[in-house]
Amino acid sequence: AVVGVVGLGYVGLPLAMEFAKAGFTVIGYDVSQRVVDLLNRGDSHIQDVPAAEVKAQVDAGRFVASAEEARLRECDAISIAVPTPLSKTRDPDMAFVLAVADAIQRQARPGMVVVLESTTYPGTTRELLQPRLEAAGLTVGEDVFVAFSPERVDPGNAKYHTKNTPKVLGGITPACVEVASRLYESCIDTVVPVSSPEAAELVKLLENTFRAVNIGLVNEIAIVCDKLGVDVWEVIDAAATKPFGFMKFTPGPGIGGHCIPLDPHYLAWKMRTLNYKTRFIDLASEINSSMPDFVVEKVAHALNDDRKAVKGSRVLVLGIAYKRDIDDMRESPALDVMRLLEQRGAEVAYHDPHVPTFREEGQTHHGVELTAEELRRADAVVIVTDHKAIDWQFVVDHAGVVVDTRNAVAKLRPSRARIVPLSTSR
Ligand code: SAJ
Repeated sequence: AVVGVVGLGYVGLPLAMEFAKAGFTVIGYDVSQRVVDLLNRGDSHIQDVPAAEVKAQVDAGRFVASAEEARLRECDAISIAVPTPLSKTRDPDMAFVLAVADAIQRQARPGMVVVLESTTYPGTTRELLQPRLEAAGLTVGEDVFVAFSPERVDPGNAKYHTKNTPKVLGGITPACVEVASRLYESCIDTVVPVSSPEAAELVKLLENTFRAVNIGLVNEIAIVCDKLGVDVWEVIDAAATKPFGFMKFTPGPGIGGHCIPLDPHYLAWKMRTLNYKTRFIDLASEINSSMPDFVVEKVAHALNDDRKAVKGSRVLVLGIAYKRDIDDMRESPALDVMRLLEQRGAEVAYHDPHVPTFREEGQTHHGVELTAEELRRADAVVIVTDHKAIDWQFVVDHAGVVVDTRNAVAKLRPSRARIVPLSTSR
């Protein structure tokens, strides 16, 4: 049988490899000719997929990439893993999904299984895919089978991969669940069927909203501790000794990444169209989005304690990726911290061993080397992302004042630098 995977990114490519390893002939469809050519050469652009794995499947004739939509007509099944970004107004931008849905309407034929994987608002599968397949003269549940199955790919996770992470799947009809589950069971260890695509769409949003809301909670606890003069890290570490019913989250400079800051907005947006205003989601988002400002206030106070103004001071930001030990900048709160400091007139430099340069709004920014000179010339250093690759003892041995938003240096040998923690305990 032939399986089509639409969208060959950090979700689609690993999935395509799993279908190929299970013995299917896989047609990977992507609009980027560069990606298509690179994959057909047996190379890989995805960190978690070794080029050797792509080459093996290409050489075995089990995987081919194409930018030609007509190739979808050859597929018995199609999995869709295209981006669902938010627009500037934080509303779901469904352009990629709609483009694929239109292509499938043109290429669909009887017997096809279509599974949407892209994270999206509840109702998408039924509202965007089903009508297009019916417009192609197909009856969902009889001629064609339609389901939603959320991706749970965690880039860089050494333990959990596409094959060994349980896969939830909800179909438009029982027959859709049955057929789509059988397809996925051929290459994924555990498939968890649910009764509708809306249930499956909501499972994904619950998983990541759960994280966003709990991060918002501990960020508010950090603000509370700061006002009470209590060390928030001590409070959280001690709370985490509760052996049941507590789950540890850590406060920080805000949330970044391609899921956690975005997924809750799909749910908030959909509920607003049904005249229901979500509250937890909106509050957590408000608190998480306010953390960069909270951090910049701490930097301002630290400078003021040295009788300096933010304006004209040089601030060195350490770690700008959205979380530790990776190079991904998407939605990174470091971008907000640096922008806010610049708006207040600071001269901002950054150092991140994983992000030597990055482009933002058409400009290329370059990091500085982490030298004693750079640390000494900074009026304040602020730790935004606590990469293991940074020598934190070296930082506190040479910096003047360090605002530590990640509890990265609290346990180091006391040294030259004055440390300002996220919540200042008196
Ligand atoms: N963050 C905190 N405090 C925390 C946890 C995270 O401030 O306690 C911040 C991080 O610094 C980052 C953002 O939140 O800026 C998101 O961090 P994350 O650990 O949730 O990492 P992500 O964005 O890579 O989330 C992914 C998600 N995986 C999928 O969507 C399939 C998430 O569901 C996983 O739980 C998470 O990886 C993980 O555990 O690694």
